[in-house]
Amino acid sequence: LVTAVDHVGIAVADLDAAIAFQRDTFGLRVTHSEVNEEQGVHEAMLRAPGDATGATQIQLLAPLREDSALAKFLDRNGPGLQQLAYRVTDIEAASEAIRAKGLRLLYEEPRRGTANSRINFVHPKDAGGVLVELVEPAEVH
Ligand code: MC0
Repeated sequence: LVTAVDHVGIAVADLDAAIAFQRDTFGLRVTHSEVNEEQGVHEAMLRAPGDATGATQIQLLAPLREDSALAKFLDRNGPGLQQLAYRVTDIEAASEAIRAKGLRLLYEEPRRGTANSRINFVHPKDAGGVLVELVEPAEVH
């Protein structure tokens, strides 16, 4: 079902400060950043300099507004690991397989994720306390 660990997402209050911390402490570099209005996040994707394209990324997520899922997470838990994202090649097939096992997906239909990927989430209560994202990357040409 899953082809790779796409990314691990960390909730942060201050995106620039978190980027500087990851860079200065661990040498990670930002390869992409964007605002996702629907998800209510300002995010950055980071990689270790030696990592090939396709390797697991670290995603830093800062809230855009107080009513976002990210703001609620930060209010409740403070900064820290927020999600584990599995890469799939066919999100419809993956969603169907997961629903068939009786697990709840958060969205009826996939929504837009980072870099025009298509995403859905497994409810953390159905996945061992972990918010699992399914991500089908946009085709790279
Ligand atoms: C909440 N819970 C979590 C959790 N968030 N457990 C593990 N990891 C998390 N991130 C727990 C709560 O502590 C609570 O447990 C239980 O789940 C249900 O809480 P709730 O009050 O019913 O629900 P909420 O309001 O806390 O919302 C949780 C939910 C929400 C997962 C539904 O965060 C959501 O819709 N997330 C999906 C969207 C998202 O996370 N977007 C931001 C990333 P107790 O034991 O207290 O009952 S955007 C992104 O990721 C995109 C850009 C991308 O990668 O492409």
